[in-house]
Amino acid sequence: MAQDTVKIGLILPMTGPFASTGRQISTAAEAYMATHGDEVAGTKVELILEDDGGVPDQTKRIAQEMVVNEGVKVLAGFGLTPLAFAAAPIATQAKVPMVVMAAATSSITEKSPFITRTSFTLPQATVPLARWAADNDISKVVTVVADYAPGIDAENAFVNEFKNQGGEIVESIRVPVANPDFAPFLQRVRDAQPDAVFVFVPSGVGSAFMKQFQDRGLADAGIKLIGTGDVTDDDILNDMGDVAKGVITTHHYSAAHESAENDTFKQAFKDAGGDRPNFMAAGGWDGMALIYQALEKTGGDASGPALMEAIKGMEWESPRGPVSIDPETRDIVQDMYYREVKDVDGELYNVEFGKEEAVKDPAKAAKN
Ligand code: VNL
Repeated sequence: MAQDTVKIGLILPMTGPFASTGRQISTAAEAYMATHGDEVAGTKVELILEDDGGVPDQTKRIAQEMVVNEGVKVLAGFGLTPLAFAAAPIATQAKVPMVVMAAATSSITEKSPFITRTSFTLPQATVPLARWAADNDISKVVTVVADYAPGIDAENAFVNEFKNQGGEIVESIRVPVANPDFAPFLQRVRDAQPDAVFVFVPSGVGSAFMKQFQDRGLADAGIKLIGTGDVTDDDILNDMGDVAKGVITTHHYSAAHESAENDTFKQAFKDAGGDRPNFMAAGGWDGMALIYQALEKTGGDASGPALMEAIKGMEWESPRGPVSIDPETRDIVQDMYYREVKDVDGELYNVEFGKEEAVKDPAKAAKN
């Protein structure tokens, strides 16, 4: 019976500069369905994947088309913040849940009561790192962030927390989002001679950053590199070479995280045609887990308000560790890990060495 099929519309950048994010998330979503089947609470689930090319107008048009013409009950994906912002009004108008699997600006979940998130927020990843830096002999920092909403979130979170801890910010630099030339910026950083550079660049851009960090001689000048885990993304980390070794990051997912859930996830990801899953893939897998569990809880009722009630307070064991959905903000609560890039059996990994548990988005905690 056709009316018993719940369609999930997965909108991702499958082409363009952020195609790696689309590939990671779509592979993980397919892997989740291959592992858990395509039936929940007696209802068939169907995944419809569409490419927005990373263009906000396309995301919005596709979301509209999916809910109006294709009867999609849940919108998911959203590889970058501007794409999530563009689709938010559709979720509100159509009362269709929107599961953000990637985009990580704090305010996204405030753009519609139908938005929830299974990725992370930049302040959530950044505040623990600012504390770690202050506690570990780093007193002067230059921040370098991609010049758009999540970068501004990261810069604000780092600068505020690091200053609260008594640290000094020498300079805050913002670089273009896609295909930036880091050389002139890194030359400025070198001249400023800080103890460390804090960096946020979106997934996929880390390789270019690391290469120029090396070429400009920052590591040789004794300047440490710290950042959110986006810069040492598992998708590209292993190809970065020695320059990545010793880089300290904070993030919610590492392919090196040791747990039975992560082993299952990594195997399913491989079986679905992927290589090493990154944090984007974890967001995709968990987004599907959240949708499945919500449908389970409503007994297959896929109406937007019923699903949104079901997701509030949901808790589960993710490949990253224990997670839950904050019933007040609909944002994800999760452990934030301290990690160091190390060689493990000839491959580079983000090796966890500590964590802050059950971290809520600090930017929202400050407002509430
Ligand atoms: C965003 C945040 C995108 C973190 C990312 O990679 C990322 C975003 C594409 O909110 O736009 O690593």
